[in-house]
Amino acid sequence: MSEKTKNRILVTSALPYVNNVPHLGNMVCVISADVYTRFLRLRGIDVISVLGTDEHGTTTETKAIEEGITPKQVCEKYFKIHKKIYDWFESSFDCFGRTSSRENYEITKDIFKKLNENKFIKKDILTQAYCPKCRKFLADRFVEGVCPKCGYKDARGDQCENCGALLNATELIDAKCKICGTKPITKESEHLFIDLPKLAPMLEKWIKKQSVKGRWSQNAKTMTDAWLRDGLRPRCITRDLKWGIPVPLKGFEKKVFYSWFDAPIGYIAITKECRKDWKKWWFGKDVKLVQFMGKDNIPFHTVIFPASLIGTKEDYILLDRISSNEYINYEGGQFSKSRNLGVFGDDAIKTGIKADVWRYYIMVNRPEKSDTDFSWDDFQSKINNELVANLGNFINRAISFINQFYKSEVPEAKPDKKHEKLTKEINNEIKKITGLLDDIQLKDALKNIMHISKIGNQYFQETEPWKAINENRQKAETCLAICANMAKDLSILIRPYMPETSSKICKQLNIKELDWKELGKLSLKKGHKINKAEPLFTKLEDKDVEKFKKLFGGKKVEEKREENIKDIFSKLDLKVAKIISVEDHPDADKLIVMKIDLGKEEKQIVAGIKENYSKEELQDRNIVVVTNLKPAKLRGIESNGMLLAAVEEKHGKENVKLLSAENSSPGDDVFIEGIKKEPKEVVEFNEFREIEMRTDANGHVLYNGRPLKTQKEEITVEGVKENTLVS
Ligand code: B3M
Ligand code: ZN
Repeated sequence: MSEKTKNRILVTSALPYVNNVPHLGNMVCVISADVYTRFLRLRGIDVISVLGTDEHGTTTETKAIEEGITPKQVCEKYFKIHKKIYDWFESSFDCFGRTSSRENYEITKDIFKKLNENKFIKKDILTQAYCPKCRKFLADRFVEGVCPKCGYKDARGDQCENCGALLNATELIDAKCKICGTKPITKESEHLFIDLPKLAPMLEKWIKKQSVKGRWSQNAKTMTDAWLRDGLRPRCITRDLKWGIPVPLKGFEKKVFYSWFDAPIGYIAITKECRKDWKKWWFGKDVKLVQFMGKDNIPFHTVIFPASLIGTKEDYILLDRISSNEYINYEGGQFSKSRNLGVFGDDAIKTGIKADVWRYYIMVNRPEKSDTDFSWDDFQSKINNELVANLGNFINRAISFINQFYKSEVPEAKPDKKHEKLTKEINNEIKKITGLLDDIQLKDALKNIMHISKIGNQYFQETEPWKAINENRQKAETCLAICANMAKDLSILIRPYMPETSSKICKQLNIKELDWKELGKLSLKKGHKINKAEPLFTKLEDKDVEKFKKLFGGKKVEEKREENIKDIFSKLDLKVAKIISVEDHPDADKLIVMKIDLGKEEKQIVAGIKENYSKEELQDRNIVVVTNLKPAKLRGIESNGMLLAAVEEKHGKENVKLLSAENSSPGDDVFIEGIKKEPKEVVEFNEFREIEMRTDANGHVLYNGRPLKTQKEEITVEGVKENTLVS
């Protein structure tokens, strides 16, 4: 038997709910499954991967109500969005489908019928909330009311957001239907349950064996054990909803299956949707099922789905290995589409940053054992330091050197002791990486791949081919030949993670895309003609990072912004100044030149207020001045500070009003309570501009909600509307 038929692997990635746009956190699972699948393909293993959208259930119905369309329309709309995003991220699933397909209806009904025939289905009566006006049973989250535990007013029927208590909708005080506000009644309804206690002996036996054999991740073991330890109870698999797969049993025609019953069956149905040979995969004795998911999906894949399959008494394959990731947070908080926090799939596309770069970041930050955080600063530093400065740099150096000094022909390698050591080191790395990938430790594998590139850079740096080419040609040639072959190795190693980049390297090296077997070989021989070097990655500039931070928000970003501003504010030196003299600027119509008294010193400032104030009005006034702003020349005359004024638009003109401090003395400090003044020598105008001060209804000037003041009074400004910007 060839290796191909011995080792078949079926990879699935949890089917994302169709009711939203996936964000970077959701992409972890999809990209992980894709990286693993691509790796298996490169090793010549017969593998297919399955992904699709989870379309039934309350989440879709809620979205439909929100958007004023039907659940089916929700699915049509979001299915396209999901598909487009996964395609853009280069996810190469062999089968992509949906749980609302004809195939899923068929297979779900079939599995249910077999479970029923085999006596693993029970009936029981449930008391549920029912809205007499909407005439429907209300899922727990469709009921709102007062929490019986803590008294919180707007608790949801499934959980109180305030105290965290898990609730039943029927327990809420003063409950209301979330859709229409009517008080729900309780009504009994008969439901169907999968008899997990009856299936428990078979299930437990299988779990015990498989969790060891399949090297299940720690979180998967712990959670599954907890389910078994607490005792398995019959689990309701039907719902009083319209959107779902109808239950094919007399008396239950008006009900549909619970979406968690039909969603995992969707893996099978999607395979059938896409492949004629689907049975070979789902009933094949030689097939290993490897499933990727987020940690909250674990028990559905280790207990409930296997129970559904075991209960059919057919030869379905069961979960072999599980990779259950933790979560990626966004800038220290949660992703939220409604609050415009975080990078969602469609945003990532719009940034102009390549899919490969996102894939790299998500994988190198993969939340394998604990949650990780997406932050723009970290993203930037990983792109610039790892992709650009390490990997991109190494490949580029090697190729352009051969372009330049060897007419694009790989020179001959004559390895000596040093090179043997290097080759050994690299081969060890390759072995290690292969092992890690086999073990689905995708993050560590990637880090080790980047390590090879680092070794390459060091080797290049130490060998100094730019010198050796004149002093010891053979040394230079060996170095370049080895580096070209390392570039070839890297093109293979990174292909599961960054397929487009890998193709680019192959193109530059003028080789076809090679598979795993070619690793570590010196297959680029003397005389092999390569193409021109081209940069693989571009640096992410500070200004772009700033732009993205503003665009995508985030708790940390906001906090940091505020901190920065506070920081700048404390660096300002604001003082009361008395105007001692006023003169016209000799070369500008709108400017005046003033001498001001700052108590201990006098200064000259230039200001554009000639159209707003007469000389008499200005003479002897107490105004507020930034004294440590970087001096500037305005039309040839030096200005050593800037006065503060509120500026609004009025009838198409600028209405400018000076801040005043008539009861204070020249040189008095102007400050905000709570912000310690630590003036810098000079503040740049750009820094100053970050500070937003505005007037309130009483003519005070607020910064961060607090008034600008001196020891004697609050600063005032008259004759402008509330909320006018002060600058
Ligand atoms: N849709 C939950 C989720 O997206 C659910 C997974 C189904 S896998 C069959 O987290
Ligand atoms: Zn109602």
